[in-house]
Amino acid sequence: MERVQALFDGLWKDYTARLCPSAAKVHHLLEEGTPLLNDHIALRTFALPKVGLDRLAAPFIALGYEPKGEYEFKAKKLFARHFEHPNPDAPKVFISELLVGQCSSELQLAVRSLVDQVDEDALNDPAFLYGGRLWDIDFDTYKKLADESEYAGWLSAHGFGANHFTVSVNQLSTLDTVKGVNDLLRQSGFAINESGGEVKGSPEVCLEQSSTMADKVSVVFSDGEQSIPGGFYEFAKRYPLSDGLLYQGFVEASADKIFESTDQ
Ligand code: OOG
Ligand code: NI
Repeated sequence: MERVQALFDGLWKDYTARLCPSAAKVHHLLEEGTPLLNDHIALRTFALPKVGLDRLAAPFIALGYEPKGEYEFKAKKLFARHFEHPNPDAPKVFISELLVGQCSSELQLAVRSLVDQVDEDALNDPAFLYGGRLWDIDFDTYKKLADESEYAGWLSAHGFGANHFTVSVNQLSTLDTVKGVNDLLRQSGFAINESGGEVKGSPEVCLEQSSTMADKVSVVFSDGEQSIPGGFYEFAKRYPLSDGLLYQGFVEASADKIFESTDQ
């Protein structure tokens, strides 16, 4: 577990410093003396051999994680898989990839020229998972990518890192609903992602989720600095299946809307 913890420490430091500076405030609002438990984190990548989902999963597999559910997001041209560790205290990992081959030839060319810049050696160190962008990109290319796919734009600008951490609402003692968490956050000035409703999912699908809208963060492009959506915070409440154990998977229809937390 020590090596798992070290990897999540690295991911957390990068996420709070670079992608979601307001995470500290969320933590402060919800922390009740005991450290918050993370339900899961999420990573994004391009479905190209050099950097595909399997490549991002490899360091987790090496630490004992196992592949579990598979998810498809046809309209967004995304595929995802989630991974679980035998130790239930280890956060789940949700990794998605953009099916680049289904996108326009312009996007394919632009994305391939970014991924071509990646030094293979850098991918042998698990720290690449929170190493940010391994390529140079100008603002105009970012905007064109984001016009076709918000996901492609986000990933091309930020590179690798956890785009969100997720508080396990089951573990909170003063709040026990996702709606209650949303209300507290709104009172503190946070914008909640309303796409598909402020609470996504239901007890019937054994998972309720919500998220903040991503922080605006400054990104250095090759032709200057710009402010764009970075990372967000998610809240998840899990319900038991008929065997009495909490459902551990994800819900496609809800995840589809959570992706939109990084929209412009
Ligand atoms: C992942 C969105 C899906 C969930 O919990 O359903 C997700 C992303 O935005 O990269 O995190
Ligand atoms: Ni999530």
